[in-house]
Amino acid sequence: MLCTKVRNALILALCTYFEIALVGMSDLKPFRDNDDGLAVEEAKPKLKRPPLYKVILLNDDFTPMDFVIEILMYFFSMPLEKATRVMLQIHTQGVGVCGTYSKDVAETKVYLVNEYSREHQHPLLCSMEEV
Ligand code: TYC
Repeated sequence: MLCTKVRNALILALCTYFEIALVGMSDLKPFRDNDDGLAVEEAKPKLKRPPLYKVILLNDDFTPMDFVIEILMYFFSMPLEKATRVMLQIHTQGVGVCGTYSKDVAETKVYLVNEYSREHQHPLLCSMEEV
């Protein structure tokens, strides 16, 4: 139908003309409607949650247990009982999770814990893994 074609030509011309104003709707994609005219359909939003990272501590034979507990309390806000449990879990199983954070926060914690351990001449290793 002519009316639909004229209308669609008008929509396209307006979209082209106002390209900048329509940036937020740039996902509109064309499809054919029933009367063979061109129409637009809104695409599904392509939003994904940002990835999370586990900050982990590795066991070693030299770092004192008290120092690991101190790290878990100070950098990961654990109460004494939980910090003790997590430290013993790392001691027996080789690795343990201190917490889960966004990438920036995880990177900062890894950096601060490793710096602090080095300053105190302990070989304790802190690292991160995507969840
Ligand atoms: N294995 C250490 C010891 O026996 C204690 C320790 C626990 C070290 C956890 C590191 O991430 C660690 N002193």
